[in-house]
Amino acid sequence: MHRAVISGSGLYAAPDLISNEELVAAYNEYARRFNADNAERIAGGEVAALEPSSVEFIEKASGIRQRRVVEKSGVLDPQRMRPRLTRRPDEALSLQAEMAVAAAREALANAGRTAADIDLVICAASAMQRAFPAIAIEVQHALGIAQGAAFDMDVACSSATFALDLARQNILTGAARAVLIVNPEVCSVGLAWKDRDCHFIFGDVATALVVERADETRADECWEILGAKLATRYSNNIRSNQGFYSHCEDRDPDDRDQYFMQEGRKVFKEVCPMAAEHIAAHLADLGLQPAGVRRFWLHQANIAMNQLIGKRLLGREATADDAPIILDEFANTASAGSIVAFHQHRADLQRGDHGVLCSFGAGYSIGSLVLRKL
Ligand code: CO8
Repeated sequence: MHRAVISGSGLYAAPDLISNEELVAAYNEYARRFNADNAERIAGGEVAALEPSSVEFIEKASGIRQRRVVEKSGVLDPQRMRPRLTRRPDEALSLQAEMAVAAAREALANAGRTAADIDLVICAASAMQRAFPAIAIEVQHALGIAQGAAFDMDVACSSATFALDLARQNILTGAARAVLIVNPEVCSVGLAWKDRDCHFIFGDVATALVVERADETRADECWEILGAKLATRYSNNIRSNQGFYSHCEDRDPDDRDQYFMQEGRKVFKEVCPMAAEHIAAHLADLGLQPAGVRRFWLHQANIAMNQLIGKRLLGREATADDAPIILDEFANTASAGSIVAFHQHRADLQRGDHGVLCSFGAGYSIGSLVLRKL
């Protein structure tokens, strides 16, 4: 059996930035027009008037201050309220692959590796741009990785952590020597920007990781994966019904259930205890205590969720040093969130320090990895 390490990471942030102020102004203009256009139906009780959104609510309820997106003018256009994307020819690199390749180049450089070293590529994200060919194969091709295999996988917010476990297992068994994981999360295309309950939640980024054999790594800094623990429990509280079937069911693309939907309160109440118990049990399996963990790179959906999970684990308020928050800057970036936290907040740890990377979200799905800096 080999030992598996994370030897490099990369981050690509989508180019356009939307502040809460800009987002709320666009939504409120959309709501004002909707109410004016539907004044009679609203007066007759046929449809409900739209209430305005507010910056104060968003920051208090979520901790999000801004988000990066692939295209903002369409999102902020009250007539449109979704990104404005140009269709690319089939011969051109697709948007999701382009983002993944940018993050991958940084991760490879970080690990001191090139395309010639990678023998497995996993594209793990909460939604793929198309059904086939796999985005991972396009990324493999674009990077000039001439050997091995590539495939896509999707476990919503836990896509990246589940992929990390898969990479780890391929390294442990000797099935692969060096695995590239990419997480191009283009959440802005699946978000219901016309729904004030969730219009502020998501942003777009891509992350990448290199996982390889500990005894072959060339990186100055690497992280041994001591163990992984995955769990799923079926829930409809976070759902999107968009897919091939929509067309055959003669669905209107504007139907609300074709976009991200959630029962936010229920998710909060159900997922926080599950995640805290999951991490504590995982640490116990490895003979470790939460208090002995130097850093928690938690999923980034909501600041209060992370505070509650931190408190349950540590028995005190978790500081930004215990469990860094990146969603103020990037918003919820689905499975990439905990990887962004890891990418940006690990350099200060010492050799021998332990860290926990953990995702939680739709499915429900929870994935944790216990790491030790070598
Ligand atoms: N502005 C002002 N007021 C608002 C707004 C707004 N924008 N939105 C809601 N309100 C109002 C509500 O109407 C409500 O009013 P009232 O009390 O009169 O009914 C009041 O504010 C409180 O609303 P909520 O109860 O909804 O507020 P919460 O405090 O629960 O906060 C949150 C809402 C922030 C959504 C919170 O519940 C939350 O973060 N929950 C956890 C969500 C979560 O973790 N979800 C995971 C989703 S991500 C995932 O798993 C991956 C999906 C894959 C990606 C897909 C890409 C699109």
